[in-house]
Amino acid sequence: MKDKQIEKLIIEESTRQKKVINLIASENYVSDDVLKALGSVLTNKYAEGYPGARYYGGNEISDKVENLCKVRALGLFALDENEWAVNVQPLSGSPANVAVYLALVEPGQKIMGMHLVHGGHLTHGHKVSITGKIWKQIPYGVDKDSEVLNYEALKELAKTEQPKLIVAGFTAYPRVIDFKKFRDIADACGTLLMVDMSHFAGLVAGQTYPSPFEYADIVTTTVHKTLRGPRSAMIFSKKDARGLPQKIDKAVFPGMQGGPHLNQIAAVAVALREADSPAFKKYAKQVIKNAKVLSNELAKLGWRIISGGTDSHLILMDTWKNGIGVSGKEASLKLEKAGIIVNMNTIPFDTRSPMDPSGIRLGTAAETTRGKKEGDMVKIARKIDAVLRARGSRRE
Ligand code: DSN
Repeated sequence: MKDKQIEKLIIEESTRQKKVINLIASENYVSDDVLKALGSVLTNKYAEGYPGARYYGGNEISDKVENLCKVRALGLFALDENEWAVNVQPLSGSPANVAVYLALVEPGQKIMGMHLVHGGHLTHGHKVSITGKIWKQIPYGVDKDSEVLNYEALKELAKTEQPKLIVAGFTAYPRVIDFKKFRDIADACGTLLMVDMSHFAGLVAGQTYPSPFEYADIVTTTVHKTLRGPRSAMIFSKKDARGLPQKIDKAVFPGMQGGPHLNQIAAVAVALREADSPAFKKYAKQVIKNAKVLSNELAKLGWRIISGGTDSHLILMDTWKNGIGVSGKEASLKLEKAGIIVNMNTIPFDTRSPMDPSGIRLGTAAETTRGKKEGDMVKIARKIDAVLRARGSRRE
């Protein structure tokens, strides 16, 4: 590069990424082909609109790129193009979720989503997000004892509150979600069911986590977590008399965004092709095996794992344990000094602040991409334990 300052920073970040153990549950390492597509001349092109209906000339190739991406997106999740549509223009997960609400929920109407502290996402209606300012969140959480979803309680809440849309899918819920039960809850109050599968999309693609498509009306997902693509998002919606895809397309453009990032869409297409392979299925299986081993080892070493374990790529660990351990922030800083990158996270019913909560969230997708197996997870668990128990670390 001619710009040596930026080149140096990119090299430094590349070195950092290589030398740490990356347990951020929402990160991954993309292929060189994904990086090539991202860094391609497609970034030069304006393509406001959709294939066949653009506001600028010269979009013959853009249309092919976007259409190919859509075909691959539907194909990866075994969706019939007569039954499902997909919009691949959302720049990332938050705008994708906002676009769905903008399309389908009137301002002031209710969105039932999981509370942030219990593992929900800001864009599931939290008050600090635009989604909690324009729409009214009806928050739900996990059961206090089991720390898993109580579907009966959710159904009662939905029947009482009559939300316009229910969101299932979380950023810090380690367990499998029963999408059929969510469908029953949505049907009990005649509402729309949206699944935000951002975290586990790669596991669905790899057929190691239940697919939400049989039950959801709308499925949103980022591409850069377990799915191992570039930062981007997609919105799938059912094709029927309700006209969901048309409303969602209008909400994405011109409702929320301008020209799509074609280089990003091409990179998504590359990642979707990579995910449609036996090697990716093997990776998805290994992600879960690794998470189970990491979770079990940490539990054996005395750490409290929220809900008692995991069915996915992520683990939520209580580092505070009523004040005898370390706070989530301290844990994350100490681990970072030791070369292990995690994020501090609230735990259900947390009494501490999100700025210094009671736990940390760990994920195994990134390290699995780098070839880590069960034996490595045992070593990582021991290292985490040693760092957190080191003198001056725990308040014992
Ligand atoms: N920031 C993502 C995560 O870490 O789960 C959600 O947007």
